[in-house]
Amino acid sequence: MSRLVVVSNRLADPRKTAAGGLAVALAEVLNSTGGLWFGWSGKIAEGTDPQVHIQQAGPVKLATVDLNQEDHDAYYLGYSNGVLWPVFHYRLDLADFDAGYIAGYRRVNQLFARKLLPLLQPDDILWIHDYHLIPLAAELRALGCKHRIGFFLHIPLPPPLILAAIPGHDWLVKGLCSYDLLGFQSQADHEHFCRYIQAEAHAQDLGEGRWRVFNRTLQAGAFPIGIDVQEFAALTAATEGREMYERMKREYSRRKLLVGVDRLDYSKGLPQRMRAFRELLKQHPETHNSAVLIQIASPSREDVSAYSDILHELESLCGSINGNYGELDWMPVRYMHRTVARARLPGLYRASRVALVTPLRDGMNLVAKEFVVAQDPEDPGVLVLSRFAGAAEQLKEALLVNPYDTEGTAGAIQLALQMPLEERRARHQAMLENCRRYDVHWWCDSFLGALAKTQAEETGTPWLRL
Ligand code: ADQ
Repeated sequence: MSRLVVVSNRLADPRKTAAGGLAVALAEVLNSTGGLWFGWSGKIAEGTDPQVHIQQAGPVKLATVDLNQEDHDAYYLGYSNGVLWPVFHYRLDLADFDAGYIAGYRRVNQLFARKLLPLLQPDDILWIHDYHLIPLAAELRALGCKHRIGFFLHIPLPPPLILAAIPGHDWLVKGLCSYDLLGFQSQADHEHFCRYIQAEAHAQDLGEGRWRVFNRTLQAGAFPIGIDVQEFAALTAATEGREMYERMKREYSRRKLLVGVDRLDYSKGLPQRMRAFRELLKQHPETHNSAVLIQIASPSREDVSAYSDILHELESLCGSINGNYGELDWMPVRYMHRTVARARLPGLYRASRVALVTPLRDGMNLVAKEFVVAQDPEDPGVLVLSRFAGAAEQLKEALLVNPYDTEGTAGAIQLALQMPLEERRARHQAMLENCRRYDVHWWCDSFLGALAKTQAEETGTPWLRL
């Protein structure tokens, strides 16, 4: 069996399961093949030729490099989170194209390629993750790397016309075409990629997800990511999960609890969600003294300016809802700007009658799946899910909403609050089956299985100078 080499911007310790599903799943394959995990150390240090730090975590080798301030700012804050994140989430208005970040992005990918190549063994299979590292395969190939390399994009891929707004989009997509296998979260994202390479690069469709493009063959497909259902069910049944559940049930015994758990990010549609909740209170007075929305938003990328704007907007909306509708003994919104310990999330989900997962755009959204798995099948809560989350392709029995439509979303929340038990059970059962079948192990196995089947190519490498 080939050794697996995973590359991602940041690493997690594969011995600590608290890191969550993705780290657990990757750790499992890395452990079983005695693999290597490579990425940024998370540290800033002077210099342009950093040393590789090697650390052994059980059978897995962790290899990291530090970045200097200038590279970090251009690669991470600038291009990855100031250009790719907004555009891939359809927010051209928030992208900062003019700052010349692309050179730093490329420099760091070249640095990673240079530092990773000497660590590789001939039979290794490489799995690169996410938008920070799109050009990595091309940079590796430029140094002579002939390994099989797969790439998974955790965020959405927008339609060709939006992608084409990025100066250098042709360079980026050529970078994508240097992989042997490309994995997307949804069929919609996969289709966008196919349409782009057909229209812009005259790709030849070889059938079954195979393409001839830029003088090489590649495979592409949708591999929707799942959660570790067993791990999450075990967390739900564990002491901390149960205690949290009981506490919430006691505390809110007279109320109907709604829950939102997100990173504080403009893609998550938090102000739109608050407006829909406000509309619910306005349209349905019977929700007064009854509905309570607990919104947890973990701090995220606070050094990017669009994030402080969203923070202030959200705080002001929550304040005005509580100010206008609250009573001495009822606050409609409880908003917390912090991360909740993973062990407590299942109890919170299970005690909630409704989950509001209403991103404006999301690659998948794992909170939706976690909520489903944490429910009591005999008395499950209802998932209100944005049609613009990747998860909507799979969780069709959720109440699907358009988060831009305030009244429509408020109506769906009211339906969710009033849904009869039979209907809640039927919808939940179908979604639980889907989460179980397409869990994180299915995701790992199906991606790596497809990657193992691709033909490693000896022929030329598509590369375009910047
Ligand atoms: P994220 O945008 O981070 O991930 P998501 O899929 O929801 O979004 O995953 C977040 C994870 O962090 C979940 O496990 C959740 O429980 C946890 N989390 C979020 N907020 C939290 C809080 N306040 N406190 C504690 N835990 C919190 C990116 C893409 C997604 C894609 C994933 C995986 O943007 O679309 O689903 O990668 O591919």
